[in-house]
Amino acid sequence: MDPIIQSLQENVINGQKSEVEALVRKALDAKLPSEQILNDGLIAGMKEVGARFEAGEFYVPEMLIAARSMQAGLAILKPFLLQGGVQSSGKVVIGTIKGDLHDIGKNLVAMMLEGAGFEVVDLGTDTTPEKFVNAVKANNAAMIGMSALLTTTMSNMKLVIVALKDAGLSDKVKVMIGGAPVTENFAQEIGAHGYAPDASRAVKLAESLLQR
Ligand code: B1M
Repeated sequence: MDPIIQSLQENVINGQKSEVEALVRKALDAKLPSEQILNDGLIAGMKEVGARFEAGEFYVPEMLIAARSMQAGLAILKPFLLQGGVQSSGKVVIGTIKGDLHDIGKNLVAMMLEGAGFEVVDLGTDTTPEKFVNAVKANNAAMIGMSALLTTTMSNMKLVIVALKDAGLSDKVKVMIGGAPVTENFAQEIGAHGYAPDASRAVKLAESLLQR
């Protein structure tokens, strides 16, 4: 593995924010592809953080500082991940589901959608079904994107789909879901139109669901 990427991974794991920022800049200067910096550096580092949390080696504070360092790295990488200059492909309302405060993956999906030309309305985290429905109405959105990282609250996605139906919006709005515990089967089970395992496939899915 490239030594810059290796070091980036280690510094995300240890939550070294300024080192992560410096290493992302260094990787960009070395002309490493932005996708490699993202996937093999930042995301791989966060995966290891999750594994250590699960193993009882890391606690919430370590996860939090790792997340902050990842967000800082992402902010530098953002302009390089975006293609820019593309026409609007449609409006997407995106948010993390009610009860869930994780936002790194959701932010990444939002960023990549913007890069592909979608107009994104980001509702943040802990988003209630009412908030999703109101935002769809207010923005005349063509799609909802929901993110869930917790098995305990992922079922709240279904409540949003029910709320859309109750508001008479089911035929007008496509629903895309994702997040670590979410699967294709779960998407089918709750009546979502599609599931994407990562941010780049979320863009492809959005394009195909909205036929852009
Ligand atoms: Co939390 N956390 N966390 N956490 N956290 C997980 C999710 C966990 C799996 C860790 C573990 O046990 N291994 C576990 C959940 C277990 C479960 O539900 N079965 C967990 C837990 C338990 C908790 C708390 C309950 C801990 C506690 O308080 N005791 C608590 C919950 C708080 C709450 O939400 N109510 C909590 C808190 C936190 C922090 C605040 C400390 C922090 C979040 C900071 C933030 O987001 N601003 C945090 C972190 C950082 C994690 C891990 C380590 C990393 C998540 C992440 O950012 N990954 C995570 C472990 C893991 O996921 N392996 C963990 C990087 C990100 C790029 O990936 O979000 O998967 P991801 O997004 C991907 C894809 O999933 C997909 O594309 C993205 C890019 O490729 N995707 C979509 C995501 N959304 C999509 C939407 C789409 C399409 C694709 O369409 C719309």
